[in-house]
Amino acid sequence: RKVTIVGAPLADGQPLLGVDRGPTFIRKRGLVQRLERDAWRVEDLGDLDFEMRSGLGRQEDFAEGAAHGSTKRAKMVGHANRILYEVTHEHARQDKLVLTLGGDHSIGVGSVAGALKGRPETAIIWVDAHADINSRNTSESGHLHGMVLSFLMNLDNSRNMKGFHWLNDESIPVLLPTRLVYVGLRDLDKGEKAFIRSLGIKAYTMHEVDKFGIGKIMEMVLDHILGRTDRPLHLSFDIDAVDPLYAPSTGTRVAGGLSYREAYYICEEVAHSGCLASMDLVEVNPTLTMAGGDERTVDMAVGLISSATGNSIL
Ligand code: DIR
Ligand code: MN
Ligand code: MN
Ligand code: MN
Repeated sequence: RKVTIVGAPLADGQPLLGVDRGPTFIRKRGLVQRLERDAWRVEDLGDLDFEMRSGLGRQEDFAEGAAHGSTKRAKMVGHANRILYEVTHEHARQDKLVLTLGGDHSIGVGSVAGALKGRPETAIIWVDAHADINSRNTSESGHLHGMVLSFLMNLDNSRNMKGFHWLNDESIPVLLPTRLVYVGLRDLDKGEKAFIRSLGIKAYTMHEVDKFGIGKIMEMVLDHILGRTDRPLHLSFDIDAVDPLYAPSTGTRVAGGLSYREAYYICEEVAHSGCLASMDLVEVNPTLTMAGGDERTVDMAVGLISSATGNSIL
C-alpha cells in the first residue's frame, strides 16, 4: 500500500496568513512516522512551490475595504491549483492513495480535479462547517476557499474565471451533485442554501448529526454515495468542521461543531469502507492558537488522517 503526501502551502483563498504553514506543522507532529507504523509505504513530495513571479501582494486584495463581492486572489489561487491538479492526477493515475495537506480549502479545486481526472468515478465526502459552494455571484466575502465546489461543478460558469481556465478540459469530469455529500454544516450563505436545495445535494448538517447520531449518519453517507458499488472516495476534511473546543487553530471557527469522537468516527468509517482513494486535510492554522503553543489542532489533524487511512482502535 502506497501513499503519496503532497503539501499545498496556500493561504490566498482566505485572509489569514499561517495556514500556509499547515503542512510543515502536520509533518513535525509525526504524520509520516504514524503512516509508516500503520504499514504504509510513504512517498512525501514535500511542499509544492506556488510562487508567481508577477504576483501582486496579498495585502492589496485582502485590505480592509477591498471592493465588496470581488473575488480575491483568483490568479494566484488558480495557478496554485493547476500545479496541485497535475501532481494529484499523476499519482491518482498510478493508483496510489493521495493525501493533500493544506493550506486553505481552496486547494480542493486542484486535489479533487486531479482525483476526478485520475479516477472519474470518484465520490466526495465534504466534512466542513461551511458548504464552500459559493460562486462569484453569490459569495459575500470574495474568498476562494468558500467557492471550491462551484468550480468543480461549474456553477455559474465558474470555470471561466481568470486563473481557472485550465479546468475547461474535457478530460476533467464535472462533479455531479449526486457524487457529493456534506457532513457537519452549520454556517451557510443564502446563495449556498439555494444551490444545495436546487441541485438536491445530500447534506447532513449538525442538525441531522444531533438527530440521528454519527453512527446512523455515516451509514446514510456511505449508502448514498456508494450503495452497492465500490467507487473511489475522496474525503475533503476541513478541520473547522470539528468543534473549536478541540480544534481551535483555524481561520473561521464556528461553535457547535463535531465532537472529538464524532470527527474520528467519520474517518474510521471512511477507512472501514475500504474505498478511500484521496484525502485533503485543510485549514489548520497553527499560528492562531488562543493560548499559545497549543498543539491540539495539529495533533487532531494527524490523528484524523491516521484513522481515515486505516489505523483502527483495536
Ligand atoms: C463563507 C465562509 N461562506 C465564504 N466560508 C468558509 O467566505 O464564502 N469556508 N469559511 O471555509
Ligand atoms: Mn472548507
Ligand atoms: Mn470551513
Ligand atoms: Mn463500520
